This record gives sequence, structure tokens and C-alpha cells, in this order.
Amino acid sequence: MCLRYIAILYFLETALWIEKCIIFLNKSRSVCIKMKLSVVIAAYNEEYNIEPLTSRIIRILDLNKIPFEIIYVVEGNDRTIDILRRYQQKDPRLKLIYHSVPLGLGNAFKKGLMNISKESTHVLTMDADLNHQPEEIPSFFEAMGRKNADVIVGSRYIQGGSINQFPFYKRVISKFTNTMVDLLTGIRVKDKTSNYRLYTRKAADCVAKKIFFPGFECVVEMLLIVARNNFKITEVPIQFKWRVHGTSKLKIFKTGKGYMWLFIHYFLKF
Ligand SMILES: Nc1nc2c(ncn2[C@@H]2O[C@H](COP(=O)(O)OP(=O)(O)OP(=O)(O)O)[C@@H](O)[C@H]2O)c(=O)[nH]1
Ligand SMILES: [Mg+2]
Repeated sequence: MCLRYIAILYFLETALWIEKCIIFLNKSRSVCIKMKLSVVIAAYNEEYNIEPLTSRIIRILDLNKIPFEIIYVVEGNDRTIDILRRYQQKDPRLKLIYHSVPLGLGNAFKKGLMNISKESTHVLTMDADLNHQPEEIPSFFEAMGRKNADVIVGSRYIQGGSINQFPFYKRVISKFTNTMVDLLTGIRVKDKTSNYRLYTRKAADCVAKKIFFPGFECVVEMLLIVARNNFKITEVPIQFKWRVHGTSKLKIFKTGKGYMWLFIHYFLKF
């Protein structure tokens, strides 16, 4: 009799344990299924870079089983949009927004961020000219999980990061801008002008709502927005490669003026 009770009790406990396991497995499966990445890329006359960039992003994300969409905000009048339209026919995960006249990097990002799909849980921004290596994307996710951060900045200036073949004048401009932003804002991020970043959906929505500046200064503005809204920011090292095809769209004086207005605006506002 006693033995029978023990057997029933043992059976019930085992059933309970199996049920707990099934609930746990279902939960972790639904977390995986629910995760979706929106890659937002601004491209202005990048016809020789866009195909290899797209293929490399798709390859690495598929390999890592990360569900995604790529939102390209294309401007200019070269073949970039035609190449992407053709690509989109074989891969509908590409979303294209096109405007022939360039309206500036900040405006392009605003458009891209406003168009991410409802289910997206994470947003990645990067350049279209292969400055940023798509194969490094998994390390952003790894850092976000490990450090429990809201924003991961791909950094050229922390240990392990590099700026190979970066011309001297570009190094000077980048260091100068970083030092100025450091002095004026005190943000504890080493590479404040890096546009290679991973945001949680919440942080990206905050940026989309508040971004205001139209040009290259938006890269620092986006960082200021997340910092001022108390999102946790951390950095991962990246290998920044100098562009091989096409020309730089950064206009030094225009961008310098943009930064000046950005600082005035933010100091008046906060
Ligand atoms: N849609 C759109 N994209 C832009 C605009 N200006 C720049 N971009 C894109 O923004 C990214 C950064 O511009 P880059 O010209 O590479 O600037 P940079 O990295 O400082 O300069 P490089 O030294 O040439 O790499 C690239 O993907 C450009 O195609 C714009 O007005 N509209
Ligand atoms: Mg570039």
C-alpha cells in the first residue's frame, strides 16, 4: 500500500517536472521566434558597394538564424536603387525608400527609423560603403546580452578596434570631433561618431521620435538622445575599413556648422 502511494507520488512529481520543462522550452522558443532585427542603412550613390554589402548582411544573419529586414533609405541618381530593386525581387526582406535628391543623413535615418516593422525588437544602423563589416553583427548581440545594455556602439577607439588605412586628415577630424563632444557633453563613449550601432526597440523608438538634425551631426545627436534618456550604452571593438568604391558624402564645413547648431540646441534644451 505504502509502496503504491510512493509510486503515485513519484509519478506525479515526474509529470510536474516534465510539464515545467515543456513550459520553459516553449517560453525560450517564443523569445527566439519573437526576436526580429531591422537593419537601417542610408545610401547615397553607393552603386559599387550595395550588392556585396547586402549579400554579406544576409549571409551572416541567416547563418546566425536572426530574423531580419533591411530598410534602405536610398538617395541619389546612380544605379543603387536599380540594383536593390532587383535584389528585392529575390529577397522580400529588403524594404526600399527612395528619393532622388539627397536630403541629408539625419533625414534619411529619421525616415528609416519611422518605417521599421511593428514586430522588430532590435535596430542596427550601419554605413552602406563597407566601412562596417557585417560579420561583426553577432558580437553586438553578444555584448548587448552580456552587458544588459540598450545601445551597443561599434567602436574604433577601444582595445581591439582599428581604423586601418584611415587617411591622416580623417583621423584628425574624427579625433577632434570626439574630443569636442567629450568636453561639451561628457558622454562616456570612446567612439561617438561611429554610425555602426545596435539599439533595442525602445531606444530606437526614442531616437526616431526625437531626432531633429538633418545632416551628419545626427550620428552624435542620436547618441545624445539615448544618453539623455538614460539608456545604457556600451561599446564593442570594430575593424573600420576605408571605403574602396565611391566618394565620401561628408562635407567638412557643412557638418562643422551642423555640430555647432547641435550643441547650441542641446545646451538650450537641457
Ligand atoms: N540617403 C542618404 N544617405 C547618405 C546621405 N549622406 C550620406 N549618406 C550615406 O551615409 C553613409 C555615411 O556617409 P560616408 O560618405 O560614407 O561618410 P564617411 O563614412 O564619413 O566618409 P568615407 O570616408 O567616405 O567613408 C554612407 O552610407 C552614405 O551613402 C544622404 O544625404 N542621404
Ligand atoms: Mg563611410
